[in-house]
Amino acid sequence: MAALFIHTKSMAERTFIAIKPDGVQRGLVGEILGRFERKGFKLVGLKQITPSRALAEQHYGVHKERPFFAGLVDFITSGPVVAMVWEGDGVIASARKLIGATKPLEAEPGTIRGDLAVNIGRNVIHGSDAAETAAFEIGLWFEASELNDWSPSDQEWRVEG
Ligand code: D4T
Repeated sequence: MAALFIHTKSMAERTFIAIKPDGVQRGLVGEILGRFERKGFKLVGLKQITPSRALAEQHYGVHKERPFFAGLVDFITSGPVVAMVWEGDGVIASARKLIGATKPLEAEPGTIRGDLAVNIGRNVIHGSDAAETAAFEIGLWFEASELNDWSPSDQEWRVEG
């Protein structure tokens, strides 16, 4: 029934994805963007930014008492990050599956970390882990004016039927 395929802005789920400095410097940006595009998600925000320490500390605030926090902030601020917002049905959980386990040696082959990383401190990519963190991280990294509402002509093929 055609009505099932109507896609409204209020339904759209969004997630924040960042290719970390190691992914940028290893030349993996195109490979990673391509995986999200081929899956069928819609890119609604994209920029390259070297995060300030303030931004990094807010982004990783949940880890501020952890022993790896200072190294994590040093690393994420060490060079350009490719920050993205992707949109689509179930994109938050699906992106986490595409990314794979935090520890690259435990990430399944076929996932980004499973295929492209070995070191937990250099695990190539970040993806929001829940709706609340996605909303927080999108607002932290992007101005509203940097996000684009647009509809690909094959939109109905990308919506869960
Ligand atoms: P991010 O947030 O980068 O997408 O990673 P995850 O969501 O998969 O995992 P996380 O929040 O538990 O860890 C955040 C970030 O910290 C690094 N890290 C983590 C580290 O260097 N040593 C550690 O022991 C852990 C647990 C890697 C990812």
